[in-house]
Amino acid sequence: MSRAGRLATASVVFAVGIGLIVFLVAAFLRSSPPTVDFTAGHTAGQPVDMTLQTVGSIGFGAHPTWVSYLTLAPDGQWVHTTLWDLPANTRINVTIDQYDGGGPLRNQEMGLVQGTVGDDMTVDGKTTSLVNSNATTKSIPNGVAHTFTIPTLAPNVPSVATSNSASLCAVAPCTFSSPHKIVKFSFMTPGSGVYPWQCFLPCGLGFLYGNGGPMQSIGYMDGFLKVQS
Ligand SMILES: [Cu+2]
Repeated sequence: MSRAGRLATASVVFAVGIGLIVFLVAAFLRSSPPTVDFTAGHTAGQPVDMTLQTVGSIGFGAHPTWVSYLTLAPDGQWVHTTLWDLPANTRINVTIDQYDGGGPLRNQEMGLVQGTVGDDMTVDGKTTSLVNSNATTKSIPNGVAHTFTIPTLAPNVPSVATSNSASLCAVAPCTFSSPHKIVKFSFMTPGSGVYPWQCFLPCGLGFLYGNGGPMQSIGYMDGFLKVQS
């Protein structure tokens, strides 16, 4: 092959390589968990029921050991996501099936239930407005596992932990055959907009101060309410 030919071939290989890298980086940046739609068929003024679960390890995918939230879609399928389309100015009745162990809160203020309808929640059917995660009781045996917090809208709900034990569910979606707590509360969506929510308990085990990994990843411990009117 002539020198010009070799140069041309090398240039083409180089250009294809650069193109491939750009494509893969763009695909990575575009990748996002799916959004579960709770607006389809919604009648104005009617509440929306939303069921979530929190698990100590998702058990599959790119990060099987990470803690995570999951969402029960209206079709009855569990979806590994933290993104929801919700109708505006609507009461959202949330149920969290909580399968993770936990411990005392680092910031006791996060034990206060705030911004929900009635400023309270129920844990296994019992109404409470404050979780003292340093006290061990029958209903709160092991502090808090995660929080559900929407900083700009004020709701904060500490999810009571199950006892730490070898029988904790390790592969999601978990079922009631595993140790669990059921946390229920309601909040009102505001007008349309995109509102971030997250867990404020540093549960990213193995990351600096527990605040990396799943705590920084949409689909695990944070997400968005995409409120639509
Ligand atoms: Cu968490």
